[in-house]
Amino acid sequence: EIKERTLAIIKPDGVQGYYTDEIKEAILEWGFEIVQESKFQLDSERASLFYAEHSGKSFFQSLISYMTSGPALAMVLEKPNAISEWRALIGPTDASKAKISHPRSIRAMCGMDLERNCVHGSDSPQSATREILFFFGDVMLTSGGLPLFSLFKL
Ligand code: YYY
Ligand code: MG
Repeated sequence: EIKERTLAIIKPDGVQGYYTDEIKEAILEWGFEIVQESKFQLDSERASLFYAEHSGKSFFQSLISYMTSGPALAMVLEKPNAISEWRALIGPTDASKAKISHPRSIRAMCGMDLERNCVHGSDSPQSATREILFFFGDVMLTSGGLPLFSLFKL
């Protein structure tokens, strides 16, 4: 089976609420490998770039304040179907609804509401590529340690 990689983020409320270990346990229990991880704090400029698809929406400024409110942890996760499996494990965007519909999901267990939902997951192969590049560069896009885009430059 072909392994896939996705980008996960434990958002500032997850890190501040001491959910990091619990979330990592769930990640490993579900058979993901944590290929790479990095703790960072986004500034408004980089947070706005990361969430560029939502710029102009009513919740954008609030989302950027939240994402820049403290340190967060980005991880590259790997397993077959990693992108959809990680989205399934984190549950629906609105953590308050997830508590009812998906009580065992990470957003249900660690999140608060629609905005403060504790974790991020790439929603498609295209986003996973963009988001892994955003935090880690092209070396992390594939297994085997070959930089994907450098291959085309040879
Ligand atoms: O991919 P996912 O995180 O589940 O949701 P998106 O629709 O991409 O929105 C990104 C982010 O924005 C979401 O995790 C919380 C926040 N947000 C919000 O605060 N209010 C909304 N109505 C929609 C999204
Ligand atoms: Mg999204």
